[in-house]
Amino acid sequence: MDFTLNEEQAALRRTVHEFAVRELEPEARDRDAAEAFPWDQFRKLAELGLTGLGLPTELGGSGGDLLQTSIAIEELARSDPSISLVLLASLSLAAAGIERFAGESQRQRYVPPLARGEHIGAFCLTEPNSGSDAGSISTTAMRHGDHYVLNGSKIFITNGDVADTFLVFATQDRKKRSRGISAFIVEKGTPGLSATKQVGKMGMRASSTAEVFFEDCQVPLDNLVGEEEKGFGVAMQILDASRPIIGAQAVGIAQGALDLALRYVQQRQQFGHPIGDFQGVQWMLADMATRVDASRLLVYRAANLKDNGLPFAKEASMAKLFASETAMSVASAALQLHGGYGYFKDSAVERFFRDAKVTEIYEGTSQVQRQVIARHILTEARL
Ligand code: COS
Repeated sequence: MDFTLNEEQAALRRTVHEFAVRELEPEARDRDAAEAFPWDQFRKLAELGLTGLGLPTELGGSGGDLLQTSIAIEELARSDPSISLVLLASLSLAAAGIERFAGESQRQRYVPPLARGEHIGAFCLTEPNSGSDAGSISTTAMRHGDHYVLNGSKIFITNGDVADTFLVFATQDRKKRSRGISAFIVEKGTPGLSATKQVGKMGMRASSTAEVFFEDCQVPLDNLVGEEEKGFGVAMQILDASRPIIGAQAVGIAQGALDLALRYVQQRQQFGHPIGDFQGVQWMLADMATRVDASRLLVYRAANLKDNGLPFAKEASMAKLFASETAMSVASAALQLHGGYGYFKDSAVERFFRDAKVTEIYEGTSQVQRQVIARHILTEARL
C-alpha cells in the first residue's frame, strides 16, 4: 500500500495551496463578514482549471480523478472553506452528476460551460419538509405535451441564487416516495424558476445559500436526466461520490485550524514560556494532528476505491462522518488554545470553528452517515 502522493498529485497540492494562500486567505474574513459571494475568486479558480477537475477533457474539463479533486478541495478549504463549498457544489454535485447520468446531448450542452467555470451549478434536492428523508420530497413534475411542469420549493440550496444550471429532483407520483422521483436539468431564466438568498448563516458565509421556487415552471422533455422515476438512485449515487469531497473539505478546515494553533502556541507566552512548551498543550496538538491524518487517509481510501471502480459508498460515508466530526473537534481545540483571542471575530480560528459545523449537517447528517454505514456492515455480516 502506498500512502504517498505521486508527483502530479503533489504538484496539484502545492499549486492550489500557493494559490489559496495568495488569493483567498487575505480577504476571506471580509467576505465572511459581508456574506459576499466570491465572484472574482471563482473566476480565478476557473483560470486555474479547478472548475473542471474530474471532468473529461473532451467536455472542457481538466481530467483527473476523485483523489485529485479531494486534494484541491482540501487545500482551498484550508484557506477559505466558503470557496471550497461554492466549487464543490457546482462541480461534484451538479456538473459531475450531469456528466455521469445525463444523455450525450445534455452532457455536450451543459457540462462544458460548468467545467470552464463560465456557469455555476446547483443541486436541488432538500425541501422545507424533506431533509434526511430525501424520498419524501413534494416538488412535483407533471408531464404536459412536450414538457414537464414543476411546482414546489427547495431550501438550503448552495449556489441557488447564482447558478445557471440546476439539477432538480421532483416527484411524478408522491405515493411512490423514492420510486416516483425523477431528475431534471433546469436552466436559469426559465419562466417560473426563482430564488431567494438565505442570509444569516453561522458559517460558510461567503458561499450563497438560497430557497429555490418552481411555479408552473416548464421544462422541456429533453431535460429529463436518465429515466422517469429513477431519479432517487441518481441523487444517492451523486451524494455517494461527493461525500469524500465533503470529507476533504472537512480535512482542510481541520488542517487550517491546526496550522493556526501550531503557530499561536509557539508565540503565546505564559508562565515565562511559549504555551507550546507545556505537555498539556502538546498532547492536545498531537491528538488534533492524529485525527486530521486519520481523516485524510479515510478520504484518500474512499476516493481511491471510486477511482478504481470499486464499491465505495460505505467508505465515503465513513470518510465524511469522521472527517466532519474531526473538523468540529479540531477547530474547537484550536480555538481553545487561542483562549480569549480565539473568541473574537478578527481571529481566523473563529471562522474555521463556525465553518466546520455544517460539514456534520449537509450532504447527509452524521446520523444519516451512521445509518448508511450500519446498513452496509449489517448486510456484509449476513453474506
Ligand atoms: N445508490 C444507489 N441507489 C440507492 C442508494 C445508493 N447509495 N441508496 C438507496 N438507493 C436506492 C435503494 O436501492 C432503493 O431502491 P429501490 O426502490 O429500487 O428498492 C431506493 O433507493 C430507496 O432506498 P432506501 O429505502 O434505502 O431509502 P430511504 O428512504 O430509507 O433513505 C437514506 C435512505 C436516509 C440513506 C437517504 O434518504 C439519504 O441519503 N438521505 C440523506 C439525503 C442527503 O444527503 N441530503 C443532503 C442533500 S445535499 S445538501
